[in-house]
Formats: sequence, structure tokens, C-alpha cells
Amino acid sequence: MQELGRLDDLPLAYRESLEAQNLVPLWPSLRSVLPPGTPARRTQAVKWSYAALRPLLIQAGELTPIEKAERRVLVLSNPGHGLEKMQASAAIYLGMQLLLPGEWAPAHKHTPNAVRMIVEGEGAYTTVDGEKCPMHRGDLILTPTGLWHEHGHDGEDPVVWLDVLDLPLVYYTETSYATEGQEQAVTGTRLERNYARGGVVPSPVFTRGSARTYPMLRYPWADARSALLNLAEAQPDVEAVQVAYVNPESGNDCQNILGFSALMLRPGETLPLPARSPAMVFHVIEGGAEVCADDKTFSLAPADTCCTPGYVPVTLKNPSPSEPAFIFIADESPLHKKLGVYEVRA
Ligand code: 1HN
Repeated sequence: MQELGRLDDLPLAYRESLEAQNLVPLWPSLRSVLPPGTPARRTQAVKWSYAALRPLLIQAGELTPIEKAERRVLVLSNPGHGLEKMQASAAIYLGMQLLLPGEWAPAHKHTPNAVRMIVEGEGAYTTVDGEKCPMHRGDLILTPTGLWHEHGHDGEDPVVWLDVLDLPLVYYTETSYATEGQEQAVTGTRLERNYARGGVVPSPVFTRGSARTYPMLRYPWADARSALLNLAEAQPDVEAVQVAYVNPESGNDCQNILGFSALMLRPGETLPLPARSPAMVFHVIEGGAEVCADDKTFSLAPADTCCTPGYVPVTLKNPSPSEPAFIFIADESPLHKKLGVYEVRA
């Protein structure tokens, strides 16, 4: 590949004349913005241990009252992007949020999309667009762009969940902002039961159907888990025992920018994933997993989280000879597909 001219090949006076007119020569930077073959990536493969971060999160509960935090979160930040950027990958933000008994995280709405994966504790709920969503371990609750949401806790023990947002992308596009609001009137609960039987949805024929752009906001872990067990049993030679969290009325990804799925690794299973353009996040709901990517191997225990960059193969392994492992996955596939840059490499 032809080596291109550098900035300091140019006379100083010429460079100063360019700068005075807000002009920049392309050729010294061309190879770095368009590297040959594979993109440059800041995203590193990183693991966050729940056992190691939990005491610090509990300590945050002692140090900072909810009124002074609004959302009491420790951000899982990828050092490859710089910790202060609060990015797990180019498009993914991850945070562990703590809500203590009796606490209230007030209503707001914002342009970034969020989901919550409940990690521990009982008795908390989040109200999204008037729907009161109880939180139990492994449940996935959506907070899509523009919907009001607030969190409360009627239980006795700390509740922790993993927040996954597309904040880095929305912020980068200069479209990230929030609006504060009043406590919502609850208009429904457990509306996901409308979609609990596959192939049967509320009929739009005699009614106006669901007026909601996001008809399903809560994906109970009990349902996703039994779907995985059913899939493994009904189709024993299926390559990956994986279910996608989708909009049950359209069958499309449940949110616009990030994609979410749950994966079961059978006892002892090794699952090689081809190199694909999106970065991924793996969070263990039950059991244990080894994640190999980018010359690193992470051993994940329940509630541990790791991320992997795009364009590298990833190998997942369940080290247990007797128990299945259940993993929540978030990735940037919907974004890459919409942008037309999605790739799978053989
Ligand atoms: C947010 O609204 C929540 O509502 C959590 O719980 C984390 C991180 C960045 C921006 C908004 C929440 C967030 C957030």
C-alpha cells in the first residue's frame, strides 16, 4: 500500500494558512480513518466481576443518598475508550444500579434507549409508560426512547440491576437529552402476559389493537428460561440454544439500536462464534462461562459481565459437566444492520 504524505512534510506557513481557514489536508489522516481490511477499535475485551464490584456499589449506597444521585450507578467503563467516556463499546453503555428499600428514583424520559437486566433482590419495580413492571432476577425490562420511567422499592434488601443503554451513540450524534417529570399514574401491569402464548397476539381486527410502539416492556426470565430449555429439548441438534428478545407484534428487534438475546450453553458445551462487526456484552444469569476473545480468556461466575470488540471470533464455553449456563447477550447488530455495515466473517 502506497505510503502517503505526512503533515510535517508540508511547509509550516502552508499549514498555518490552512488552519486559518479551518482547512485540513486529508492525505496525512486517510490511512487512519480508513485502515486496510479491519477497522481500528478502541473497544477492548474487558471483564467486570460482580463479587468485586458489589461491595463498592453497596458502599455507594452509604456514601450517596438517592436524592444526591437520582440514579445510583457504577458505570462499567472500557479502559480502551478512556474510563471517563463511560463506554463499554462504541455504542454500548453499561452500569450497575443500586436501589435500597424505600428509595425512589424519580420519573424522567430521555432519547437514549435503555434496558435493565435484574441482577439481585426482590421487591423493586420500575414503571415505564404507565406500566408497573415488577423486577425479579433475570427479567429484562425495556425503557425505549421517549418513555417515562421511574423506579421504586417496597422490599427489604438491596436491589441491583444492569443498565444497558445506547447512550454513547446517541450522545455522539448530539441527540442525547432528558426531561424530568411527575410520578406516573399506573395504568397497567404485566401486560407481557398478552404475548405469553407464541403465535397468539391481541387482535387488531375489532379493536384498534395495541397503540403502543413498544407493546412488550417486560420479558420475564421464567419465560425466556423455559423457552431455552424447550428449544434444547425439542431440537437437540440446534447449533445455538438462543432466543432473541423481539417485539412480539412485528417480530423485529425489541429496540432500534441494540439487540438482546438469551443463550443457554448445554453442560460442557463449547460454542464458537464467528467474527462479526458488532461488539458484544455477555452477562451470566445462571451457571458459569468461559469467554475467549482477542487473546483473552475470562472466567465468568453468576452476575459477572464482559464485553468483546467486533471483528474478532469469540468462543463461549460452559465448564460445568452437569449444569447448563444461561447468558444474557447485548450487541450492536440492529445498529450495524440499519447502517448497512453489518458483517460476519467466515
Ligand atoms: C437512566 O435514565 C437510568 O433511568 C439509568 O435508571 C442509567 C445512564 C445514563 C443515562 C440515563 C435509569 C442511565 C440513565
